[in-house]
Order: sequence, then C-alpha cells, then structure tokens
Amino acid sequence: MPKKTLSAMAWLCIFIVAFVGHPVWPQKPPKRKTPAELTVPACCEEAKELKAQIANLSSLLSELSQKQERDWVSVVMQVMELESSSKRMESRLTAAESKFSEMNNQIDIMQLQAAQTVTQTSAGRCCLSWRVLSRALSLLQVFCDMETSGGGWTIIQRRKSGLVSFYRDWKQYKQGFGSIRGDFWLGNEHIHRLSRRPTRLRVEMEDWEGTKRHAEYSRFALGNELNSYRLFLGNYSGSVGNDALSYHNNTAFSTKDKDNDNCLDKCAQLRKGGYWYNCCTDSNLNGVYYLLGEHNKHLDGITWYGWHGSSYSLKRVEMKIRPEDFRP
Ligand SMILES: *[C@@H]1O[C@H](CO)[C@@H](O)[C@H](O)[C@H]1NC(C)=O
Ligand SMILES: *[C@@H]1O[C@H](CO)[C@@H](O)[C@H](O)[C@H]1NC(C)=O
Ligand SMILES: *[C@@H]1O[C@H](CO)[C@@H](O)[C@H](O)[C@H]1NC(C)=O
Ligand SMILES: [Ca+2]
Repeated sequence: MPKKTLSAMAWLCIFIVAFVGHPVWPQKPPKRKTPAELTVPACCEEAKELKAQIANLSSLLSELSQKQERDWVSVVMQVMELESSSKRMESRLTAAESKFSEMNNQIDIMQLQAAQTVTQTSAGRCCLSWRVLSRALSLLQVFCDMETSGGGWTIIQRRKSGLVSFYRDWKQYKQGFGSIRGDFWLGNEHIHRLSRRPTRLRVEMEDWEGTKRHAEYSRFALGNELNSYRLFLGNYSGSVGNDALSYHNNTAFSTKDKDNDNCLDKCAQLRKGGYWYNCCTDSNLNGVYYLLGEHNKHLDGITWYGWHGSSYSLKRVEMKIRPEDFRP
C-alpha cells in the first residue's frame, strides 16, 4: 500500500510538472519559466513529506504488528499460565480428597473403637450385637443412635443422600451394602441375628418440607435365610398416623432375582428395591431415591402409604432397632 501511494504521488508530481510546463498558460504566459522553477521544488517537497509520512506510517505499522505479536505471545503465556494453575488446583483438590477419605477412615476406626467401649462399659445395651457379630462375621461396623427416645438404637437402614442404589440382588441384601454413615442396608443376615432376642423397630421418616414422623413396632424379628428373612412385627405405635408396615408383616423378603411376594407380578422389579413385598406395597422404604420435588410417578419411590401416599418419595428414612428390655 505505501508503494502504491508512492507511485501515485510520483504520477501526480509528473502530471503537475507537465501541466505547469504547458506552453499555453492563460494568465501568465510571459513568466513561463519562473512558476515552473517554483512549483517543481514545492511539489517534490510535498512528495518528500508524503514519503516521510508513509515511512512514518509503515514504521508505525510494523511497530503495531510487533506490539500485536507481543500481545499475542503474552495472551498465549497467560493461557498457559492459567492452564498450569488449574492443573495445580486439580492436584490440590485430589490431595484434599484423599485426605478427606483418610479422615473418613480414621472416623470409621474411632467409631468402631467407641462401639467397642460402649459394649464393654454398658454391658451391651447399644451395639451389644457388635461383639456377637464380630465373632461370627469377623467385623461389622454399626452406627448407633444414642439420642432418639433414650438412645441405644442400632441403625439397620438409612436413606438420606440417594447416592447408593437399593435395587440390588438377594446376595447383596443378605450381606448388606452402602456406607455406614451414608445410605446403607445392614444386611438381612445381620438383622436376623440382631433380632433373635426381643427387639423393637423404629422407623423415622422426613418429607421434603422437613416434617418428621416415626413408627415403632414391638417384637420386630427377621426369620433366617431358609425362612426367606420373613418379617415379624408386634404392635404399632408412633406419630405417622397410618401403620404402613403391618401389611408386610409375616411376609418373605423379595429381591429382583428372588420373587417371594404374594403377587403374580414381580413386586421387587416393579418397586425397584428389596423388601417384604406382599402384593405389593403399603410402604417401600428400600425404593428409589427421588430428589427434591420429584414425586414418583412409577410408584417405586420411598413411600409410606397413609402419610404422603404412594406417589411421594420421602427425603430421609432411618430404620433402627434396640433390645426390647433396653432402659435408657
Ligand atoms: C510520525 O508522525 C508523528 C505525528 O505525525 C510524529 O510525532 C513522529 O515524530 C513521526 N515519526 C517519524 C519516525 O517520523
Ligand atoms: C399388643 O398390644 C396388646 C394390647 O395392648 C397387648 O395385649 C399385646 O401384648 C401387645 N403385643 C405385643 C407383641 O407387644
Ligand atoms: C404379625 O404377624 C404375626 C404372626 O402371624 C402376628 O402374631 C402379629 O399379630 C402380626 N402383627 C401385626 C402388627 O399385624
Ligand atoms: Ca410374584
């Protein structure tokens, strides 16, 4: 572009020279030579100036492009810097995560030790089972509720986060699954053993509005595996109004791979859990965990008929047991 302008200027200059040097000059024919002598240097002055300006411009342009290059490099550097810092953050996050899980493990161990101490000191009120079970099953962690209604409760089931699927098979329901501080099923075999002596069951529930209700049953027991972990319940008491577990009384346990229900349907597959399905449910405490507001349309949520009905999945459930003769 500067070259083109330059040549255009040169043409202009030549044209002016030619025009000025024309023999027919209407106004001042006698002084033909003088104006030409004056004009030619003026023109070239102008051209020179233009040339300088063009040079100035092109130097500016190259300066600009150099600056742009520098800017680009600095942008690239910044991006690289950002990338590496995000990588550093990531590794810090990983480190924090591993520290967290380590802490969790330590809490587990502490809890276990605490459970042992409780067993030793209070002659096995809460967590009496722990010693029995640890002998029989090498090691079982239990979570104790020492506050509710006098305490002494061993939690056998919890739903609160929805992070653990409860749509599991017979073997998994037999052995137990999930995480002791999160969502879990203690295991039918464990529950059977724990309920061999007279035991109370307490079911605590919370809806998405934060309302809490509970149901309690005397003489809770689970049969052995030959008996398909059949459920036995005594009298109901509680604040939930409708007793939605008695419908499941005297009923065998069913899972997706073992249909022991009293129905032509496969209730465990319809209700997506493992439970003492009758035909099929008045309650479905091991059903699918639905998040806030997402009310269940398939009747497979965590339900308690008579409180919120069969199409409302509860926010939180805990099933816990303690010896019938427990005195706080
Ligand atoms: C370019 O032009 C600017 C303003 O027109 C002037 O200040 C500057 O000194 C010039 N630079 C050169 C290298 O001629
Ligand atoms: C249930 O309640 C009835 C009447 O109150 C009582 O006679 C019975 O012993 C109770 N059964 C159990 C298993 O607690
Ligand atoms: C549960 O079933 C057992 C055995 O059939 C019976 O004795 C008991 O009264 C029943 N409990 C309830 C709450 O229906
Ligand atoms: Ca069936």
